[in-house]
Amino acid sequence: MRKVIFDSDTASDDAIALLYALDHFEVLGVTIVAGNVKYENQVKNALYTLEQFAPDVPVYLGARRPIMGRWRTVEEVHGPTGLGSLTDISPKKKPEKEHAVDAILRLANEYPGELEILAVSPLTNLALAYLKDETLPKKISRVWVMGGAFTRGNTTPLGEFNFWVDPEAAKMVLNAGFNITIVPWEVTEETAYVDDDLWEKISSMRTRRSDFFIRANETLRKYSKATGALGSIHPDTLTVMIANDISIATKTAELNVDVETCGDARGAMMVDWYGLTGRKRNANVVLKANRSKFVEELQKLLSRG
Ligand SMILES: [Ca+2]
Repeated sequence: MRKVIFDSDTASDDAIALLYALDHFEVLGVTIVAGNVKYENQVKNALYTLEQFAPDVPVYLGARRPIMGRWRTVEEVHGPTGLGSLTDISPKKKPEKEHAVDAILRLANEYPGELEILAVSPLTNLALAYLKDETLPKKISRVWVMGGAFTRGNTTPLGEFNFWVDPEAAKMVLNAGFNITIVPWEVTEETAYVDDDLWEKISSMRTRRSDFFIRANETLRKYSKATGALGSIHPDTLTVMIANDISIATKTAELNVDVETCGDARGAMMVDWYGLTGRKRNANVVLKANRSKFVEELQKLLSRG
């Protein structure tokens, strides 16, 4: 099984993406980074999810804020503690003492050229790890990034949440020389939604996993529908599915991608479609993905156990 670190600002969709990762990869650790909701709640959500489904996987605490520090959490999207109506969880599992950045560097040294990062979160932990050891990009085989919007920002007019939370980190990671695949927001919006029909199907499965899915994503569903979507949107889950099977990405392009850090466009993804900058192509960008495969894989995931 491929070895991965799951880097996460654990809220509703992160938890489902983690379930998927546990089925398909050897998850060596979950590293927590500032993002979706209050840090302590993200930690609890990760510990709880693992306690329920894979109690031996360690959790490492990472950056509690972005590098430049200006961001806001989005409890309105994910629920008061980040897992929809699962607000009263109290996991017994404890996080490790080792810092997430040190865990990333240690595991990269233990498995050089083999370790992959599932980065479904702001990129602060990975940027800090790179700053601590600039040879890291050579040791990591691949980084799968959920982040960036082409034009339809979900947090500001141009900013997708993960890039917007820590644009400096995203810029650093993109320019560090990692082997990166990016799954941008619009692709996930078009592909990875759970409409009423699919929601009903999942809810009638009555498995531990499907019950967890429904409760964890209740707020996300309401929020997404209020913004005009057909149902809850699952960017992190789609990203991990694509990491597992690249053929789920039906159209990709090698492009130069950078991130704007200033003004109203802070956090905007800048894609050099025509090679205008002369800069090296630094990312494989997913442009389209297979919706029926997403639906099939999600149902398979949740109908088990
Ligand atoms: Ca996330």
